[in-house]
Order: sequence, then C-alpha cells, then structure tokens
Amino acid sequence: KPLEITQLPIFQFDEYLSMKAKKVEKALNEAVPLQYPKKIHRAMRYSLLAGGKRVRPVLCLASCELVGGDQSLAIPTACAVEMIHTMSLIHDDLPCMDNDDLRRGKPTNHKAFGEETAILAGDALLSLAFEHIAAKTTKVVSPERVVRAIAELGSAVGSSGLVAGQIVDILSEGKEVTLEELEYIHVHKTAKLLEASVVCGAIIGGGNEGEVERMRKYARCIGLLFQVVDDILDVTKSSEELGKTAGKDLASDKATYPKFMGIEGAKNFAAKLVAQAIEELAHFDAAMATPLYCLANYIANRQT
Ligand code: GRG
Repeated sequence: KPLEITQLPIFQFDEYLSMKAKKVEKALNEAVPLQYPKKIHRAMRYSLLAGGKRVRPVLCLASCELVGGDQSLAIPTACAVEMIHTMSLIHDDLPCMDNDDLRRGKPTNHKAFGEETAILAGDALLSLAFEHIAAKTTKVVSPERVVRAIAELGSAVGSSGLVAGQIVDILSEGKEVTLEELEYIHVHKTAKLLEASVVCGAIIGGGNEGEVERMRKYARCIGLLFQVVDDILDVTKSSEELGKTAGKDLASDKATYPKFMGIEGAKNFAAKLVAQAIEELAHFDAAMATPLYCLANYIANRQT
C-alpha cells in the first residue's frame, strides 16, 4: 500500500536536498584537484563543478542510508555517478553529437576548452569514476560489494546502457519513432544511470538481495519518470518562452511522450510512475524511506 503523505513525519526536504548536495559538491571538488596537466583537470572541473541538480548522487546516498549504511560509505560512489553523468553531457554536447553551445548555463566544455580537450576530459572522468569507487571504498566496504557496484555501473554506461540509448537515438534521427523505440532510448539514455545510482547505493550500504532488487524497481520507475517529466517540461517551457501554443510545439519533429499521448496523457503516465515508485517504498520503514519518497515527488514536480 503506498505511503500516505499524512503518515510521514515532519521532514524538511529542501534542507535535506541542499545538505546532501553540499556534501557531494565538496567531495567532487576534492576528487579532482587542479594538478598537472592543468588544462585537462581544469576542463574536468569546469563541467563537474558547474552546479547540476545532483539528483543521481543524492539518490545514491539516500539509498545507502535506507538500507542502514552510513552515507560516508557511498560518497565515492555518489561522486562516480555524477562524474559519469557529467562526461555523458560533455560528449553529448560535442559538434559530432548534439552540437550544443550551452550547458548548465555556461559555454559547453568544447566551446570553453576545444574539442580535443573536451573528449579527453570526458574520457578521464569516465575512467576516474571507476578508479574512485575502487580506491576509496574497498577499505570500508567488502571487496565483493565494491566489485558488484562497479559491475552494475559499468553495465549502465556501456553498450547495454547509456551508449546503447545514444546510438539508437542517433540512428533514429529524421525517422518516425514508435513509442517502444522512444521508451528504449529513454530507458537507456536516462533511466539506466539513475537506476545504477540507486542500486549501487543499496549495494554499498549493505542491502540484502531483496532490498537491492526492491530499490531497482523503485529506480526504474523514477528513471522513466525523470524523462517523461523532461519531455513535458520541454513542451511547456518552450511554448511559454516562445509564446507558442502547446499544440504548435507538439507538431515538432522530436518524438516525446506528450507527442504520443498528449500533455494530459503524459502527466497521467508520470503520476502512475510516481505511484508505482512509492509503492516499492512501502516495504521499508516509512521514516527511513521518507527521503526517497520526497525525491520521487521532487522528480515528478521539478520545473528545471
Ligand atoms: C557514457 C561512455 C558514455 C558515453 C556517452 C553521449 C552519451 C554517451 C550519452 C548521452 C546521455 C545523455 C546526455 C542523456 C540525457 C540525460 C539527461 C536527462 C540529462 C539531464 O540531466 P539533469 O536534468 O541535468 O539531471 P543536471 O544539469 O541537473 O545534472
């Protein structure tokens, strides 16, 4: 049975989020010092510390705590998922991919440092992510759990994960996309890394098999939810900004959930996904699950 908001203890979610994000910010800053060769480390830090929402690392920490782990155990893993997220954005923005000039309100990495450096900064962040978990977690968490987390993350990123989503997205450009194909792209480009963030948090936090798989189900719902909300925001924001009608925007070429099912349909789908995610949390202690309950609602209601 889903948790009722009235059953929840008083919980300052805004404070929780900013406290966790600050922890992550500090750890990320320390994880990539500005050392020789300065150019590559400057480029890595430029994108990594550019102030994203830090949803993935916060989910990772919350999941670790839900299964009874101390958040300090999961800080390196939380940093790793943000490093991977950031590198995927750097590569996604490249001229050979989306060719974007702006990211997180600043010039994209290749605009600021040049294409060669941007590619290398992405590569270095990807490799550092795995090194960081292995080097910083093995002393405090069993090697078996560390290896499981690394395997989980590797599969979320590679050719069955983010890379799969990106290549299918690229190959579908200019073609009619079915709802199944759209879902494949979103599940792989967006949901896989969110899922791995939550699952790795639970593994590192000492969760048992049942708890880890329960968290995976929760994460699958919020992963897809994240993208459905992104699509809704895309349509509603651009129609607000351009003073267009939503209907006009829905006629654009880009395949989105609102295009397939209308804005109301997409909003209903999003509501169903939040409810499903929250249902999974009902198997945990309600007070302990509060942050993840609020995070699901935050993802559903976010405006950026
Ligand atoms: C991962 C090896 C490897 C290569 C990259 C380019 C690529 C392959 C994949 C693209 C992945 C991509 C850009 C997915 C979009 C994910 C998404 C919803 C980004 C926005 O996330 P937010 O809203 O952004 O969390 P902030 O800026 O808040 O962190």
